[in-house]
Amino acid sequence: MEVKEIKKKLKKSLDKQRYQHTLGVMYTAGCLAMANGYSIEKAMLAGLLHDCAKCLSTEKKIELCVKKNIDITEVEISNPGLLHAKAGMVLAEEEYGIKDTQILHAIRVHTTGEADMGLLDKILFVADYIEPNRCEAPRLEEIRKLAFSDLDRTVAEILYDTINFLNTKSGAIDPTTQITYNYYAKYRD
Ligand code: DGI
Ligand code: FE
Ligand code: FE
Ligand code: FE
Repeated sequence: MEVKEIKKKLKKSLDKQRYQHTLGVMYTAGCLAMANGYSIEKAMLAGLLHDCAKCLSTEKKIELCVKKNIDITEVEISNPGLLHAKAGMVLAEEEYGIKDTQILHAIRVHTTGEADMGLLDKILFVADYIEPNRCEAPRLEEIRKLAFSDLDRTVAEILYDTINFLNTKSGAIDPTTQITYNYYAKYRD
């Protein structure tokens, strides 16, 4: 599927704000690819599609995961919003014709991250958090600047703030999010 066609389809499946966010992540991922010697085209495509399942019903997200035998964890059942990452991977492949395994994997882990991520995984994880339309996170200015000099440390700082945020919200922390933080914590001072 051509990028133009993907955009048209996404615009219909997402609400206006989510589509704007998606374009922000696409361009930001492209910039981070430039700064890290990764394929700009692939990073932009991952950014464009990363939230493609965000606006689906919980039932539909579960259905997509079940179809591909993807494990659904307890935390995902109690916080079904988390499922848009795994379901997004399935949808990107089936509905948008993405075959590139690095892109599909980056979409799969974009919300919780995972230990020892690949370069595209980290680019997408960071771009999602710092794209220009985001405004709610603390330390955004600092983290945006850091993103272009130390990607691993940026991943660590984002997870640190996310876990703090979830603790104040009494939101259940996905074990994967904690495992990801534990792995990347070494990159903080
Ligand atoms: O889909 P986006 O909003 O663009 O971004 P995202 O896929 O990174 O999801 C961010 C949301 O997910 C944010 O509200 C925090 C939440 N989140 C991230 N890690 C966890 C989590 N929620 C729970 N319950 N547990 C987690 O470990
Ligand atoms: Fe997301
Ligand atoms: Fe994120
Ligand atoms: Fe996102």
